[in-house]
Amino acid sequence: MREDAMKTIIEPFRIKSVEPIRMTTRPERERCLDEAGHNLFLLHADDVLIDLLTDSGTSSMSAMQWSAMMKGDESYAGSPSYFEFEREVQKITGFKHVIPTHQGRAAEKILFTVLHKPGSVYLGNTHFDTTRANIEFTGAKAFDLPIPEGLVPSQKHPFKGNIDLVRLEKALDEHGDKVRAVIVTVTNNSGGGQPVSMENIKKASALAKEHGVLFVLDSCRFAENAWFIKQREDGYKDKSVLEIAQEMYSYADATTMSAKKDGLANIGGFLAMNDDELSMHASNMLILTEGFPTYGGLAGRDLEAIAQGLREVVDEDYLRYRVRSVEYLADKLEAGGVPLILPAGGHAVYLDAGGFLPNIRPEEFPGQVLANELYLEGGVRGVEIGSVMFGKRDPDTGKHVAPPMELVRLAIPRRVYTQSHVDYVAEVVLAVFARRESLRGLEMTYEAPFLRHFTARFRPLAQTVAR
Ligand code: PLI
Repeated sequence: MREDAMKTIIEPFRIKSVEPIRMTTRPERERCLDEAGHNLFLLHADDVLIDLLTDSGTSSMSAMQWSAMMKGDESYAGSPSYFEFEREVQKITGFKHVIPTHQGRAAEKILFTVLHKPGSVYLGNTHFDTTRANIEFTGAKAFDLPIPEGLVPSQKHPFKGNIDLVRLEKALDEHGDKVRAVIVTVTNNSGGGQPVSMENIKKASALAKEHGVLFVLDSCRFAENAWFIKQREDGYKDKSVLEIAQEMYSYADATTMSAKKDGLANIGGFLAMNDDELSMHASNMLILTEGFPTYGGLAGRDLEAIAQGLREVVDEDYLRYRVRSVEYLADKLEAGGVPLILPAGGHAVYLDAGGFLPNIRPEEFPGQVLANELYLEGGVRGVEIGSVMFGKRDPDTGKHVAPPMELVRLAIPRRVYTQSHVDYVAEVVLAVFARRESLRGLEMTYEAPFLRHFTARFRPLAQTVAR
């Protein structure tokens, strides 16, 4: 940024095309929520005013991306759009083999399928829901090893997404050759969008190497993570975000990536690695499940949009605005006394629903209650990351086993909303906070065997049982 820059951090773009959003009344929202079984995933999106369900696939594309799409070459094999995409991915990651997939979870599914052996174990800072589900679907186990600070919402730490290296070493010793990979997710999405330091990546990679285990970066928010390293870690302030990202990837053997986040695209992803044999198995699986290796699960035009998105996402004026706009929302909520994960994450603000609604027990889904109330109050849609997404039933007792935190994530789509939208969201959260004691729990009336949060249905409880 130029030395003479003003204090106000502005959106480093102007708006060329707009999309109307629809105002609704509270009675309309009550009806919509009821019809959706009190699950915000089941709403019609045009009944939502400000949609903070996810930052995934919801970015605004730039004029350059739209024009790149017109160059999209739809050849079945050997499309120039693939080579453009491969070049950009290789520039950032340095990996030899680049396998395009229709989104991040397809890359996960392929990787865990080709790595699988009976009794496999995966170790990570915090596995994202699709990562965990794809691991568990193969019959393997996933263990989350975040640092202790990562589990205390109010405790500030510059790299709260770090993996606990002491526990990692212990787990590597304990599980021996059952461990198929160490997976570090940057930023740590389920742990609050918190960054992982370069030192932590480097040390986790060294531990994996010592134990002969593959080291994987789940890197869908690599640019936001690199920006935090530049701001917070000694020795990086004069490096470019691209150089920092390149160093992050240099410690990894492979990466899974959803281009729906820091690819600034609406669809897409990839799996990339150096190992020839692993890549051959992954490509064969790709052909079976996604498509020919030069398009995977994507159209040529999508590959072009991602290639251009990857060029734009490492722009430092963009990242400064991006991270500040999330922090701005967190600052307003913190000033109003709302419990939340601090510091703010890179792509989202995470409300601490456990602290917000201490009278609602985890088995009555405080995060889901809070997310529903934000919708009822002002048409704001967030997502529960708590007992609905990660809670389990004990197979022996049938009792609810709660995850470490009950959260509601307000994820900010990239380049979509302006400061007044964010001011409005803060007002809605503060209004619900003011009447928090009147809120009641929910009962789950339907759940699917995997990723139940997408389709679960709920019924409001008349009275919450006191803790
Ligand atoms: O939604 P996909 O399949 O393109 O990507 C899956 C995925 C993998 N890892 C991480 C850290 C994610 O955050 C992720 C997807 N995240 C979503 C959908 C989200 O709302 O955060």
